[in-house]
Amino acid sequence: MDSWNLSAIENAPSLRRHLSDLPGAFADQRAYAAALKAGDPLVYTVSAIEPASGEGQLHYALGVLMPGKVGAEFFLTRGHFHAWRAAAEVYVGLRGEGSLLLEDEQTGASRLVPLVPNQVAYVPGHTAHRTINTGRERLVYLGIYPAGAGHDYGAMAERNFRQVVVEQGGGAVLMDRVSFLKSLHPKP
Ligand code: S6P
Ligand code: ZN
Repeated sequence: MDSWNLSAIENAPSLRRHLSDLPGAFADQRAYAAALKAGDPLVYTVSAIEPASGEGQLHYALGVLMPGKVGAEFFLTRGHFHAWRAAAEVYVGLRGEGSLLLEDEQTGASRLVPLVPNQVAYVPGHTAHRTINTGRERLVYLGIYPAGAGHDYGAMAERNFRQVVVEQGGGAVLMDRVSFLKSLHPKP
């Protein structure tokens, strides 16, 4: 039986996403442009392990999401539905402090689930999911999903998640995207 040392795969990620790879992901476009101008930091890495494919098989991935913000919005992953919509996923928090933002495809209802060490979070099928680092250290987690789950980024890229997670008064707050944008540019 193959086994993988988590710190070893963390050091050999299969995917690296920098800030420039996330156009449209953050709500505050002005803050995004300013952050890009100041550099193009690494936002997260994913190390996917795919031992076998086919019915009944599982894949898993180690995600490492850096601490940081664009404007008031915490660093986040792009977010996706699974291409196979019914495929669920289990997340396990390993290090750091963050949340999983879930959005039901049918109802549009959002939920923010804590992603912290030794906690398991369940992502049902038909649910868009995005990881958010609300802490000051790297957020490290495992995602375990059916081998045939796949990714559909298109649907969320078009309209983005309805809610944002922003820093307010030193804490992390879930807020409606439209209200957040209105608060940035209040009408005179
Ligand atoms: C895969 C699983 C995670 C994400 C990772 C990066 O189903 O949910 O491994 O791929 O958190 O997020 P994203 O949205 O860029 O794929
Ligand atoms: Zn997923």
